[in-house]
Amino acid sequence: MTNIPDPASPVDPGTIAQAGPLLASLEQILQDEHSVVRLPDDVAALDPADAAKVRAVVTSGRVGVPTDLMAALPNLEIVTNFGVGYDTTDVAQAAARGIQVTNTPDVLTDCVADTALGLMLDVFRRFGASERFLRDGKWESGGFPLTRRFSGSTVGVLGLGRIGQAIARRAAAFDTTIVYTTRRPVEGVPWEHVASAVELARRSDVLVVAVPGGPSTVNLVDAEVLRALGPDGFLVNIARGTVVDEDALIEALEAGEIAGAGLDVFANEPNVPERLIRDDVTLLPHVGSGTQETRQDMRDLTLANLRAYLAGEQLPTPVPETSGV
Ligand code: NAP
Ligand code: 8YV
Repeated sequence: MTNIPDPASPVDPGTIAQAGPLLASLEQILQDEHSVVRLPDDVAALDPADAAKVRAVVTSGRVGVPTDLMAALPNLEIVTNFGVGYDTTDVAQAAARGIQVTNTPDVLTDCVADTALGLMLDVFRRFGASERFLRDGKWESGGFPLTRRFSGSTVGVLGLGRIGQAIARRAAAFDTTIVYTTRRPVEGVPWEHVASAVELARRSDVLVVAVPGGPSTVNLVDAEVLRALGPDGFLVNIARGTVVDEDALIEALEAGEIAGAGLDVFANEPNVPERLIRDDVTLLPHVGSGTQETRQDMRDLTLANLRAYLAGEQLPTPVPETSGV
């Protein structure tokens, strides 16, 4: 581990570790307030004596504390995750060992929902493609092909949690019809619950994925769901790449079985399959929460969780699996 010495630290050196890169200002505060150690990317390079000192790990959804790293940290007490999604952290092991995990819900909901709306508008109206058309000097040879109307369409929301509901509220302002799927119907919302992802896709002009990643949602959007979406239907994914069977998506696009896709997330980031880089696919490099304001809010909530843990206070935003909720 790389020691970043800070003699003013209020906690013992070596007790707080960082896994993976973090927002620069978060890294700076962690250095200023604590004696932070940076864990090696390769768990095999972790010295067992160093590992035994680690009580807290600060990480991001991109890296997390996976099974092997958690197993190598025998005295770990808390994982504070920068991000609402924590599918890269082994929460089952954490729960079994009494390790707490925190995340950053709510503060990013608006920006991620804004991103979903941007992707939806782009796949229907093809603003990005038409801008490329103009920049490439093609306008003089004729107008851009007609696109599809988003207003008044049917939007299927797969996962109607914090972000899914924010997407639905925004889409409803475009006079769309909202339908959704969750394992349990959500009380108090004005939208129709449908029984399955296949049924949802069949009903939708655009299927928006907003479920968490992790083992229970791997390939939830598979070839059958894509076939149900049909040749006029679009897929938008702002959740996790693992939720969509990427090979099935490529095959559906190449066969014209769906109309197009808008993707902020991929199965193996930052690697994007060459075959997905197509004109009918809008591709974003996982920027859903990527505004200065939201990333600062995420940083502050990450720190609030860490500080609460260090002070022995109630954690602001523990994840349900490790908080007994
Ligand atoms: P949330 O409030 O926990 O909502 C998750 C929703 O998914 C709930 O409605 C849940 O309802 C539903 N769900 C879970 N498993 C399901 C399944 N198998 N089938 C159908 N519905 C299912 O989470 P959130 O705050 O909205 O965040 C959602 C996810 O967005 C995060 O976990 C993260 O992966 C992703 N995200 C991406 C970005 C980005 O930058 N692109 C940023 C933030 C978050 P039930 O439990 O009743 O099924
Ligand atoms: C972050 C995210 O970009 O919160 C999430 O789940 O996917 C994004 O907000 C990511 O967690 C940072 O690694």
